Amino acid sequence: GQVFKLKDYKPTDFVVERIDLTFELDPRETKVISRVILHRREGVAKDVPLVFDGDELTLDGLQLDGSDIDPALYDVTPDTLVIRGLPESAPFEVTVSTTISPETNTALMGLYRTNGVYCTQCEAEGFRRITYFYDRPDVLAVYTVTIIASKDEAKYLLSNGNYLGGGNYDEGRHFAAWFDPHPKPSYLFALVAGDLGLIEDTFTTMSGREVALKIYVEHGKEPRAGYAMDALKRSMRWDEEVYGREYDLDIFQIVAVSDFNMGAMENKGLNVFNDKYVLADPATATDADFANIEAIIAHEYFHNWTGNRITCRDWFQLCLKEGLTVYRDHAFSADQRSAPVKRIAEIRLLKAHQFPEDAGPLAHPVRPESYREINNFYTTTVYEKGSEVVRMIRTVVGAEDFRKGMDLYFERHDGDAATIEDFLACFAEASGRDFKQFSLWYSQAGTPSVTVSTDWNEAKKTFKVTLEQSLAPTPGQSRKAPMHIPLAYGLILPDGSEFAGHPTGKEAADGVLHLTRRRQVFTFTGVPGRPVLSINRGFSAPVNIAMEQSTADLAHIARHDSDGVARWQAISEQATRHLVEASRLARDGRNLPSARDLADILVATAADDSLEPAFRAQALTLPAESDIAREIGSNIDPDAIHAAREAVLSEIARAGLAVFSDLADGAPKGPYSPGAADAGRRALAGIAMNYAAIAEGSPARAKAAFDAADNMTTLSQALQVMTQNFPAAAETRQALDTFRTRFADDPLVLDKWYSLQALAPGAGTRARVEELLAGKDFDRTNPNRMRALVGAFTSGNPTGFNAADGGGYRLLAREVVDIDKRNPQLAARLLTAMRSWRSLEAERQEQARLALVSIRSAGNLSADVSDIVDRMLA
Ligand code: B3K
Ligand code: ZN
Repeated sequence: GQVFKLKDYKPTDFVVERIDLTFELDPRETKVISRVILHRREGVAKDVPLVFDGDELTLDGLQLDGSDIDPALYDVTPDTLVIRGLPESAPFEVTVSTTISPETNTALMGLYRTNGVYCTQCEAEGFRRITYFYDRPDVLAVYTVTIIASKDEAKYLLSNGNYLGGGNYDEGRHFAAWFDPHPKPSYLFALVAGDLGLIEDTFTTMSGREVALKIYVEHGKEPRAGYAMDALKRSMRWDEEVYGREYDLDIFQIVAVSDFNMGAMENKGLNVFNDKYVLADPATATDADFANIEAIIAHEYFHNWTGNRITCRDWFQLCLKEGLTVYRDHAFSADQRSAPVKRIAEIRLLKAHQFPEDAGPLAHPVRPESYREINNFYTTTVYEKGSEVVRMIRTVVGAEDFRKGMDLYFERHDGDAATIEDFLACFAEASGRDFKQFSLWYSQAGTPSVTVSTDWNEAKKTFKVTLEQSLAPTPGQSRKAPMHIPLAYGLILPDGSEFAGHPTGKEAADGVLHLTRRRQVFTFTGVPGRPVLSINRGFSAPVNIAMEQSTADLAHIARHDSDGVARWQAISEQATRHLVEASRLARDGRNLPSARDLADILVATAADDSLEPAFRAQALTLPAESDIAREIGSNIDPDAIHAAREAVLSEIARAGLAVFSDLADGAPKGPYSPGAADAGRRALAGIAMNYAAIAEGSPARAKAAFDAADNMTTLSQALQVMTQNFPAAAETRQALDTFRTRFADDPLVLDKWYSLQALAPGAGTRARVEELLAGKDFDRTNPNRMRALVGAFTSGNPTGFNAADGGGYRLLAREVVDIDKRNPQLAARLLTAMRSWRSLEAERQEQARLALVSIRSAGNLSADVSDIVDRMLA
């Protein structure tokens, strides 16, 4: 396939002024007429043709200023339209007619049908599946859209912008027209048409304008859309209060659909959502579902400024909108909930997903420099590491200059298709700092390591901190330059108080050690007693820290650090160390060390009522098997890790049974509220129930909780305790049957039923997954369902998926090749579950390799899957 390179960027030869689209909707024969007004860019020679993108299109007609174009003057294929002989300087109108088939569009890109609803997904390159156009983010145009459809089939006809008008058409059809005054790239175009349920509200902006808010869902699901509406209004207010950003149309609409390749899409004024991230009520959604809905509603809304008003010049700049918008939605959730608990969850996620990506064959910079298939770059590196980089900018310049830089960015680039250089220049200007070295965070892939050593001189009362950074080679990048790594820190004195002094040297007074060279020494003088260094507090930089720190020192941090996140980091470091050690011993068939010290800390934390319940729940959640694997790094034996972790869990459980048993009953009584405080209490009760059940060696407690549960959070916690620890017990089978019967008509809830079974540890789970896949009512075309079963099994079940006989890999390979025929994006995404295959022990590695090779040798692979498989095997 073709390779696209950042350095080849070139503006288009023609400038689009506006575009008028007319859709005559029909399941198999939708007629699209696109009228585009353009002019030749200044300086472009008159023999240069117009080249539009297409994808699987057929052209019905082509006109220039209303007259058919002579076939000798154009060339057309399913993926390009080239027109010669266009006017030299005057604007002209090109009319392009195409016919498309939404019903048979299984890739879920472009215009497709989901449950009878017409809907579009254009990012990144879906618009070219609708009509021939400049389908690239730097072509901004004003859109007018007219939709014609049968009234029976499509009650609502929606597109971007403000409603212009509508009415009856012919033969039982009606029409509606929309005008979006804000110039936008084609990837933000959207159309939805269908018979849907609706909830409505209004929002009054900071300048007093009233905005109509509408959320469309499947009929009957309206009562489940209320939380999303509430989250939307809070997001709109927050962006005004925190960034001074006001909404800019008369209407904001969200449509929830059940077949969607990702979470949601920020189309201007008309967001389309996976219904998983809209629909929630206490009986069907967990606390985590509510929190995800809040975060994603906010994320897509915040894109209105960071993404839509200011978009990306090209797809290499994807992190410009995504990293920044993730950063903004994180800050929003932190404000709505508990900031330290939110940060802990972010750190966990980053380490669980981004760090492995950065350490394997799919590693790429936050701003990639080349790609074969852009859909494969909507990654945790671009999104989550991209957000961490923005967070570091704030750490480096401080809160005040950060806001100044953002204001400047909004002011200077409103209406632009911008670059990372544009973005950084705003902070450089606001703060007077140079961002040249910092910008390496955008271009160098891989997770930096920082080795920390300390030296306490009792006689001189000096404390020396030596930092040394390194960055391993990643695909295409063998040598790396030192980066600017901002490490927040504190020195905790023997009495638990914090040393107030700063190291000698210039940039040292902000509580941050700025590591900019390969090796740097920071010296503190006048330190009254031997301090304990708390470094990378709050995870100020996304790096691996290597430091010899005693268990006693870690315990000192866990007890006294003024920063809650740092206290959790110290606890989690202790747990990780122990689990890594135990896994190594288990691998060698040796006896495991006692986990008594770790158990004491965790049980004491569990019982400490001065700590918020959500924090205690986080502390009690041991690093996952995949976290332990990542820490070990190579020659991974998932069974040894599982055995070691189970042994540690059970030692902790036995040590704390009394405490856990008590806490397991601590979920709030009375009516359910999705708020952070109650959710935290339920999280603590849930993890305590898990420990108590392990200590008791019986599913009875969980089964009782399952039978008594009056909300989905508790119900699914109880079921999870059973499926994880007692998969074969009669109680577990009974509970699974009850769950299935009760939610038979609710696909989103049934997804949980599939996932919980797929996650049950052990080599035996694969057979169950096969059985579920073969079920006659199993819908392979629904991405949520495939992710719930195949995605959960392959990316969330280390012992099941990595069974030594390679059966898990073969299952994935077979499914990927099959799904790829319909939905390449979904296939490629599922395949990334194998991205860490090279860190497995030799036998499994060979099985994994064979599975990857079998995919590669299957015929007719999409660009999406072949790009992933080629990089994984490279
Ligand atoms: N911008 C979309 C993602 C589109 C993915 C295209 N393959 C959702 C988001 O990040 O907000
Ligand atoms: Zn986004």
